[in-house]
Amino acid sequence: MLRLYHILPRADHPGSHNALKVAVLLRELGLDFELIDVDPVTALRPADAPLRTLNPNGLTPILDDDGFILWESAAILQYLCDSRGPTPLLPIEAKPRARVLQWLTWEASTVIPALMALYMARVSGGDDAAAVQRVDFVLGVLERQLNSRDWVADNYSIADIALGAGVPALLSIGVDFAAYPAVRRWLSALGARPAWQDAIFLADLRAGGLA
Ligand SMILES: N[C@@H](CCC(=O)N[C@@H](CS)C(=O)NCC(=O)O)C(=O)O
Repeated sequence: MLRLYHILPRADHPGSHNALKVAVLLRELGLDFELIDVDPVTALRPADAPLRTLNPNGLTPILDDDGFILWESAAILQYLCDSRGPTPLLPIEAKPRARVLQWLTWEASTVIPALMALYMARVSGGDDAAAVQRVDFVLGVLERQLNSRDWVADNYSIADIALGAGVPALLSIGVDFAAYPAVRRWLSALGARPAWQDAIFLADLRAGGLA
């Protein structure tokens, strides 16, 4: 049995964008899974919180595959493709696979830190000009990549799933995507897929006036 520990949207939390990636992939692969909605305040944050025995970081997603516990969304996406594949969502051949992993790694190493820097600047009410510039740079890279293609790598892949879950969070913190038509077209294409009919993704699109 596959279990996904997730934070669904609630009054004090927008929901887990990282667990969203895993939920979308599970749906794309047509896998049955049990979704466990956890309250971060009690189940994750205290040093002795129960789920810290599964993930010492106190974060979601956590995957439980018949007792095999895995955390870090990018690792979970790769594991599900490798263990349930083969699937075009993560090619086996070295070069197309590396291209998918390049964009998957870029999401975690570059997009999320830029998003978090802007979020922190906005929350603290300080000068956010440097953070805005950093986000614009990142969105510019994505825009140029999507300008001449439908998906970030050669085909629809776990790179689109990771970026498609993470990037729209920028809409929820007030970033205007008007200057990024290819990114908007790509988000609409994701939103047309049954696997993406998800409250977190749709709330982000609505916040940006894209749905
Ligand atoms: N690098 C981790 C980040 C996980 C993460 O930041 N999870 C957030 C939700 S997106 C979380 O569980 N936060 C717990 C909380 O809000 O207390 C991953 O990709 O899985």
